[in-house]
Amino acid sequence: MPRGSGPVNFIENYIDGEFVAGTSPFPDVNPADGRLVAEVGEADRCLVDRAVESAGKALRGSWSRATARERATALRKIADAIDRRFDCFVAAEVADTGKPISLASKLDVPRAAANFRIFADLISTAGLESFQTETADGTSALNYAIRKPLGVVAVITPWNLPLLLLTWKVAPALACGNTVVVKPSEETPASASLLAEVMHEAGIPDGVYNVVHGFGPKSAGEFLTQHPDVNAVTFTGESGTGAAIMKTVAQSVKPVSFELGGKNAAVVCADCDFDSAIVGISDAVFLNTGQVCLCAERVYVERPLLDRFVDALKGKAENLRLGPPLDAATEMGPLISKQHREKVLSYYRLAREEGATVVAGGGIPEFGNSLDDGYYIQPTIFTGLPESARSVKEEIFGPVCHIAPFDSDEEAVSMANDTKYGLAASVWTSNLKRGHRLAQQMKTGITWVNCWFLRDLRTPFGGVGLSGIGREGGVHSLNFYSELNNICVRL
Ligand code: NAD
Ligand code: 6OH
Repeated sequence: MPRGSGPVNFIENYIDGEFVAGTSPFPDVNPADGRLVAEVGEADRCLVDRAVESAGKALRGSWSRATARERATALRKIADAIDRRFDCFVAAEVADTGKPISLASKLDVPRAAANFRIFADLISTAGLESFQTETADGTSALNYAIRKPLGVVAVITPWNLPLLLLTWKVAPALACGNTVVVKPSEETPASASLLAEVMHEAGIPDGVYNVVHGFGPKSAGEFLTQHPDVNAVTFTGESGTGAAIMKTVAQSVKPVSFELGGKNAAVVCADCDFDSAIVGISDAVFLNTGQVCLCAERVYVERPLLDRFVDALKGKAENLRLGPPLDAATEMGPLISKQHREKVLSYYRLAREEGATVVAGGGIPEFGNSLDDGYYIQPTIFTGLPESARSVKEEIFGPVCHIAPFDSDEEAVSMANDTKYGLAASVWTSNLKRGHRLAQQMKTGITWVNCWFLRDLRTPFGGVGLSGIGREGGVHSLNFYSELNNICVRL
């Protein structure tokens, strides 16, 4: 494999406050040019055992005695340390994912710091549930619930927004007094190890935050979920992986939180604000090369607007600036890997076989330079497919959508909801009453009206059906990452 121009780094595991090399190294590749950016030390079962043991030991140490206020202070220090290392985190995310530097600087890294700040605020201000209960003998009892940590939490995350999605789970887990063993995606290992340095700088006790690197089956991911001393598993990734993890943890009945795949719909009404809908849908389809779980791959447009909408989105797709991630003007980077590009291209082929009209893209762009060794793909729009087509039903996770017309709100709702997934939807209309009505009928965890990916970190996040189990976000995260213990006192 060709090497990058700089020295090749070695990315290590982090266990009990120490960096540990791991066993067999595997490559960390920059998807923008296929070059090696680092070698990563895979954790074998023995290292995973050590990580879980270290997290268990830390649960009995000073971390368990820290008050909520002290944990909140620690979280704010972590956020400040991320801010101080902003450029390092941006560089790590860009090299691992190939995403444009503008996106990593605007979204991934600031939001990672925000995750620690928001959960510091929430744990400092969250109240406790209490009820005064009337008893049959005319006296009463006071019930109140206290929060206790779950224990050792396994955090398993994907490659699309590596640091953002990791911190979205680590921050509330630590806020609630847990310790964690994180297993970032094998495609994007760097930022989790960099966060270990930040944890050290912020004075987080050894063993509270541990990192193991590796793959899923027969590797660190599976070893972690199989471990009897892991008390809960929080996972973001594909629905099939969620099912495999659920099977593994079923024996020991561990709490799980699953944020899984999607095949999200956007419903564009003829009365929408056309220009802002085009900008919004273009983001919803192409942001991060379509690799955001919330991206829309099905766009339903009210028939009178269809031709104008298809033309305008085609214009957006064809004018997106694909280029080197470190160029500030680049708007779209590559897909994450050669293998993922093969998968997305196989859906481009399938859509054609299923009878699609290719409105834009459909293949691989040519640059005439080293980017041709990367995993770039054209932003793509299809029309003309029946709703039953596999390419309309299955998650592709690339910069692609199918656009279909609708003639009534009932038809739009029925097509949008005709999926086994149910993560997110968006509705575009100038008629707010219609917007509320449509939004409330979506079978999803999250629905936007006249916007997309406008997320307040305090709001519930999660999906229905194949898109997941449970809700995280705000107090919902606090509820997942803690055991509520109800205490009833006769008065
Ligand atoms: P993936 O499921 O392949 O991998 C996710 C993580 O799970 C990786 O760290 C991987 O090593 C690990 N893993 C794989 N098999 C495992 C096993 N058997 N046991 C334990 N760990 C295992 O997902 P991906 O390809 O990294 O990410 C893309 C997918 O994630 C898409 O389906 C996307 O929709 C989904 N996603 C969902 C959300 C959400 O919030 N709902 C957010 C981002 C991504
Ligand atoms: C899924 O790929 C991304 C989810 C991100 C958020 O929900 C967020 O608010 O940052």
